[in-house]
Amino acid sequence: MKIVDTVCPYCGVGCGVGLIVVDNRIVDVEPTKFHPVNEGKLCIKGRYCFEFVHNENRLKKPLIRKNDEFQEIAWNKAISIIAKMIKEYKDEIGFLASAKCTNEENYVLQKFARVLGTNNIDHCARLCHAPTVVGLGEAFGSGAMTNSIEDIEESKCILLIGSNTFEQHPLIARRILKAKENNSKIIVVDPRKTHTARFADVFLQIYPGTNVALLNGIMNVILREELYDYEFIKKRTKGFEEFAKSIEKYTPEFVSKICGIKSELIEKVARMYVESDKSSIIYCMGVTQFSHGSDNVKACCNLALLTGNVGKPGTGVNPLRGQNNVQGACDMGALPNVFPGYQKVNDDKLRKKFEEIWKYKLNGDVGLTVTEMINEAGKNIKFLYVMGENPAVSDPDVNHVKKCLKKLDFLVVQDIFLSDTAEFADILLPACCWAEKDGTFTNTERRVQLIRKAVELPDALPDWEIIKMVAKEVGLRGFNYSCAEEIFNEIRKVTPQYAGITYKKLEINGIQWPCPTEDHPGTPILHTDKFATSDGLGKFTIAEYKEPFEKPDEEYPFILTTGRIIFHYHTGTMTRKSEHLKGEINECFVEVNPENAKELSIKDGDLVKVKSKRGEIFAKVRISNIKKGVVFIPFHFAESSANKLTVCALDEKSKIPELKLCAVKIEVV
Ligand SMILES: Nc1nc2c(c(=O)[nH]1)N[C@H]1C(S)=C(S)[C@@H](COP(=O)(O)OP(=O)(O)OC[C@H]3O[C@@H](n4cnc5c(=O)[nH]c(N)nc54)[C@H](O)[C@@H]3O)O[C@H]1N2
Ligand SMILES: Nc1nc2c(c(=O)[nH]1)N[C@H]1C(S)=C(S)[C@@H](COP(=O)(O)OP(=O)(O)OC[C@H]3O[C@@H](n4cnc5c(=O)[nH]c(N)nc54)[C@H](O)[C@@H]3O)O[C@H]1N2
Ligand code: SF4
Ligand SMILES: [Mo]
Repeated sequence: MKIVDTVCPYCGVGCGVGLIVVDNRIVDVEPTKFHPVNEGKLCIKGRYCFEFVHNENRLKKPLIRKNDEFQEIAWNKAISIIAKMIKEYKDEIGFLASAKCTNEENYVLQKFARVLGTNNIDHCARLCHAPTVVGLGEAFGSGAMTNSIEDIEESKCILLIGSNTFEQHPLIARRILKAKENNSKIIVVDPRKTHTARFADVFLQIYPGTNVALLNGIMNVILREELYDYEFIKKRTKGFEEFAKSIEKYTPEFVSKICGIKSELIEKVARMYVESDKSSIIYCMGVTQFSHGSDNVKACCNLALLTGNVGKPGTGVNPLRGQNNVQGACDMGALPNVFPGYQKVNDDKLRKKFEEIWKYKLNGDVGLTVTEMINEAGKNIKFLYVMGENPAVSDPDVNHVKKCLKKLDFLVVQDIFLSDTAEFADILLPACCWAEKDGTFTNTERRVQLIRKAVELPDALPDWEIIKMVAKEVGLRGFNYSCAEEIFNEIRKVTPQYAGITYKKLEINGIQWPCPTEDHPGTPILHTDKFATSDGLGKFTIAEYKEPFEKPDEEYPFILTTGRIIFHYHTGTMTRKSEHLKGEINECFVEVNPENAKELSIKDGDLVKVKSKRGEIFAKVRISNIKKGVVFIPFHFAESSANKLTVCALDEKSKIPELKLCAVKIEVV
């Protein structure tokens, strides 16, 4: 028996786990006792995180489509066909990287794409925190969580907006509870009375899509009552005057109607937020997944700047990153506009630096995003290479997505299971899962941590090794890596934030970037003395309230919002292979407000049809404390896929789709 120290493969909290291994089988898992993130605790997904590893449906051999059936094919033959196709479609190719894969794997895939001459590389961050990268980037100069998980305990007032932390980031919720024990005030903003909302001192049950109005209303009170931090604004920010002007019209009375919240409550929250000497904002998908997602993020930043709540313990603007390694996949440049370390592809000086290190001429045009690549399928994109993503379930308007996938000349899917997207593949490649390889993940608080191989799956390969084989077969130089650490050492050379990190330093507890030199201990809190912007100042930006893309009307009278539950993860490829998690719940449901249920004459457990302009699904009714006029469906269940209903309306700046809001009707069946 051995215990292998590694990290949970599910969410961005990045809890430490020990995998208990007997004869090449993981038989159990234990939380790492003195781990700085989870301190010896796990949530239910972490507790059963090993159950999918030995599932009989794991992809074990490369497969090729022949006459609409998959047949086994040898690795060398599969790689040779893929390489031939890549040479043929070089200018019409796109890559989806993966926030489930390691930093090393994402680094190698984006390098491969770029050396081939394309910046068409993106991943699920586009559907997730793309507005964070834009909004926080513009205001503070860095699109990452400003403070640390441990530090949340220090806060005296926590504004949780659009985050169901208790279900989606449970080991961060534990810190919020600890803060509450220390008399911190908790404010929750959500259209649903979630598990998180039950712990709130003040719960603002708003209409979906109205965060900007609410936040501007809160700031209107702070400005009107002169409760802002004058010293901080003067010393550390710019753009205040213009911003303050833009807030004048957002009186609590005005926004009250938009948000569906009493104006007194807005005033109360504004005073609560400024009265504490350490207030922090924690946000997630209820802020980002809108056609105005970047404005939502900017409004959060404005509130922190206005009250001087940045750069100190217990404060900050804290986007909770979702996937185990979505922070890392972004850091590694698995994005169409930046190289590793957020260095712009269209900056001649920076591109030259990468050309010198990689020894290839590189393309300076920004590439296509996830949704753009899918829309261009059959047009400018003929060949798509998907490593560890499942867009046939996770993208908006999946009926459209599936039509697009069919238009591709060639689709390669590299996954650990036969996902819904894999069904459309021409070649399927079996990848090792996290427990079968070495590498690093970067969690939501920028903590880079080692993951370690615990077991072997004979014919599968780590994702980086597969890309290395393809790159070599295409005839490219610079991919002859012998291990994950060798790749990491190249990452350090090109990524300033990671320059001082070594595998040796990561052995205990990991390191939080930025870590510029080997003797640097890492950075738990950002922007303590100056912001990461070019002039070091925090920037007030203007965010006006905009109406959503699709509003309810007579035919489609309900607002649909979508999201998650604690027991399942995204498209369910992993959690729906776990006996314990499946045992908790394994079918779709739709949350309906009791008054609406009465009007529709439906009761708990009834089967209904939910329909939007794009598609329809069946789901069981769950009567809940959701805002009247709003319904909620989790997107985990492919057979009644919430994304058949959602709309692909994009935020202009970040290109995130409006996954949290569209109009639907409910029919009794
Ligand atoms: N169990 C589990 N945990 C996960 C995941 C998972 O699939 N399952 N996924 C991970 C990933 S990748 C991510 S990104 C995170 C997501 O974590 P969260 O963002 O916390 O999860 P969601 O359920 O998508 O949405 C959060 C809340 O936003 C609310 N909301 C909807 N519209 C609005 C609005 O207009 N304003 C406000 N204020 N709130 C609104 C919803 O009602 C919902 O309760 O979770 C991570 N953790
Ligand atoms: N309606 C609606 N849609 C949403 C959202 C929402 O809130 N509402 N949220 C969006 C968000 S925030 C996100 S992050 C996306 C997530 O979207 P996706 O990333 O597409 O969803 P996952 O199910 O996490 O897909 C990961 C895939 O990687 C595979 N995999 C796991 N480990 C490995 C590995 O080591 N190697 C390889 N090669 N493959 C691996 C899994 O089997 C799975 O097929 O969904 C988005 N879609
Ligand atoms: S909180 Fe996230 S990282 Fe921690 S055990 Fe749960 S799913 Fe895993
Ligand atoms: Mo996400």
